[in-house]
Amino acid sequence: MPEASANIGVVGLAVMGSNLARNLASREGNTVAIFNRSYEKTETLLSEHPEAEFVPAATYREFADSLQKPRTAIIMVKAGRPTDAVIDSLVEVFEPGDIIVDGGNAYFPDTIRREKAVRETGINFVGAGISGGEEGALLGPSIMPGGSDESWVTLGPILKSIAAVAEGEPCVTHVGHDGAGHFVKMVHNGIEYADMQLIAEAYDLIRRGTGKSPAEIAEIFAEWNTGELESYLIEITAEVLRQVDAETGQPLVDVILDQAGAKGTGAWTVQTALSLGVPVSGIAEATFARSLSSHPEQRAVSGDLPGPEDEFTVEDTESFIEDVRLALYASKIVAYSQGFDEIRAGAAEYDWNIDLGAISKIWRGGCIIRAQFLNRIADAYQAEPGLPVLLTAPYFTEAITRAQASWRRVVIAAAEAGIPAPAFSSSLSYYDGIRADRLPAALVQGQRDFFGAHTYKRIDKPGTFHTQWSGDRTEIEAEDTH
Ligand code: NBP
Repeated sequence: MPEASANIGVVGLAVMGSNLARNLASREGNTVAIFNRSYEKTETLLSEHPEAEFVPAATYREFADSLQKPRTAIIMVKAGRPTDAVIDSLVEVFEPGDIIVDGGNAYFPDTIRREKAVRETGINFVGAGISGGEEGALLGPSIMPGGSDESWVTLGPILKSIAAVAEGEPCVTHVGHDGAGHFVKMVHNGIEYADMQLIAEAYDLIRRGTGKSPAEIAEIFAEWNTGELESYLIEITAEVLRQVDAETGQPLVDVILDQAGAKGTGAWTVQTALSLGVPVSGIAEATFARSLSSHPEQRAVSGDLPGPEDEFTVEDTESFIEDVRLALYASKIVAYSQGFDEIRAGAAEYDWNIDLGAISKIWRGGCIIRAQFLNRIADAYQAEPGLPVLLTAPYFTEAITRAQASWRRVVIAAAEAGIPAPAFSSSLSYYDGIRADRLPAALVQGQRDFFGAHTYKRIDKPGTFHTQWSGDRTEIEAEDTH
């Protein structure tokens, strides 16, 4: 029987798991047990990284025996059935009080189900969202753990030791119970979709409006990265646009097939938002834009549909680029505001006590949406923890006041030029909707009452009403059927 020498274990040694195991091993005080279904990956990791002094295990039993109690293991396997298979195996060899962490990209309802089932054995189960890709896993990711308070006592110091650090603070917080961590990670990915789409629209408008080359636009993004848009995604956009294809000598972006893939987290964010009744239009449009791009058969037959007669040319290049920058910033504020709305609604629905300011802080480092801008979100929630709409925080209101005219000009220009800008324009529509004194929802209620007797309320007196549309059209008091 091996000596219980490890304080943490990792199951699943593909790219994410092996990098996370190396990250753990590099931190003072950690001894890391490792296990993978097929032993080859364990052997490879052992031979390539002797400095990590891993404790290898060939079976789940050996793995459990090599861990100090309470045993703590992080699962990094393919999300879905593989995760369930590993949990079942660990539950057989772990004991009450031990902690199983799923660090994969699980769908949060699965995490809620798993937590409930594992809790019945007395073992703790923690679903932890981990963002930052391969590099983050190795050097410091942003970590969003859910699970019980009891597991956080043991797990907290370990996760803090491996997380990214932003302005002196580790990018990890106990998000809330059961599926809260994976829920927040899901919304993080949804916001990532929106942010990427907005950047792509900005690039497309500048390219088609000014005729600048990808390399020239790379310089614009690099410049933007020194100001209020500073973020990892803007930084890598400049890198991608600068890249030249070795084979053809063309800008790489021009030889990449224009069909964007997705692994499902954007769709989960939108599906969840629909069921919570939260309008995350920026994330939805970004997800749909990827879907639209990935239907070549439809695009092929639609290519001859008529577009605007006039060619799109921008008269004042400098001011157009500045307009696009401001439209991007304003739309980005909307996308984040909508994402935080979804987290608030999820917390209310699932009874999670989520600190929105703390979430914005743990996204400042390690993860894909890391940005200077997240400090402003943290400030806004610190000043008013119950802030109902992030957009209304003074900093963001000021930013939108500054950006508004540009934002509208860009959306008009895109529509006139026939350039799709779904995330820019839907963000502006959301903005105009949320600030409207009166919405045409009144007419929708009238229509609903007409065909389905769905009733309506009035602005001038309490109660619920129905107009007898198929009779004499008098109004009667009705039961509330909303
Ligand atoms: P993969 O998602 O490619 O999964 C491969 C691992 O799963 C291997 O270790 C494999 O073992 C193991 N596995 C499978 Br498949 N079925 C198994 C089973 N029935 N029992 C035990 N192990 C099984 O690995 P990854 O790309 O490193 O990602 C790991 C997790 O991290 C995923 O949930 C992913 O969504 C998440 N994530 C990935 C990224 C990223 O940038 N890649 C970022 C953030 C989160 P084997 O070697 O024996 O086949």
